[in-house]
Amino acid sequence: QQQQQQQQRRHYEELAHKSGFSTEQIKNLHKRFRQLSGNKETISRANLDSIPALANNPIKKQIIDAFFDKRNQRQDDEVGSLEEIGLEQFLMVMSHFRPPAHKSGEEERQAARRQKLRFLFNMHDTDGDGIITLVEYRKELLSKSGAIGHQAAKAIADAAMLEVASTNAPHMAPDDFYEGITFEHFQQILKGLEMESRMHIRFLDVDTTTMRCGKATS
Ligand SMILES: [Ca+2]
Repeated sequence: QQQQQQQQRRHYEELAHKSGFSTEQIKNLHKRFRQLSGNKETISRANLDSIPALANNPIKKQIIDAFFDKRNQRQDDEVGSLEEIGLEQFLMVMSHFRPPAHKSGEEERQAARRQKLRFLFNMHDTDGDGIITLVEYRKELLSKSGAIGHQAAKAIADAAMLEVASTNAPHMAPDDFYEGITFEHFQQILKGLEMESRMHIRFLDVDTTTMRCGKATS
């Protein structure tokens, strides 16, 4: 048993190195992983689909997709979707929300922020071509339009996109075609938002500021 524990510890240390989490955080996240997977080696879409906390989330589909999105594995920018994810892949996705270390410098903070924005951007850029188009944005609004109705959702999407277009591409000639939001635009749009403290994801009952599961105890 001692040998097993040692093996576990080494495994956690390796994962800590890859993901940037502490071994303590990994222990917590591994616990959550086991809950989500039903004590299996991998998590499937069906596992996440049945999380009660996600049931009424308007962007449930996008959240689940993000977990299986290859772009969020940090290895390359390969576009595509995984069928299932193991613990390491789960950690890599969660690491986008890792709180910056207390002593991290400005450069590190900027990099962390960029990473989170990229994650959000990818959630909207569903085909992975680097641009959030009106069509993608419409589709997203339509998928959660239930109460407001499709026509209204479509109108909202168009109006929002137009506003983005006018504030981000003010020097366009009238005949220029507005393709959509690039990552650079996206960063501009969200410039004022303080991500570090606000961007929590509570959908897995994991408080991302501490990476602890369940209700905050502090
Ligand atoms: Ca796109």
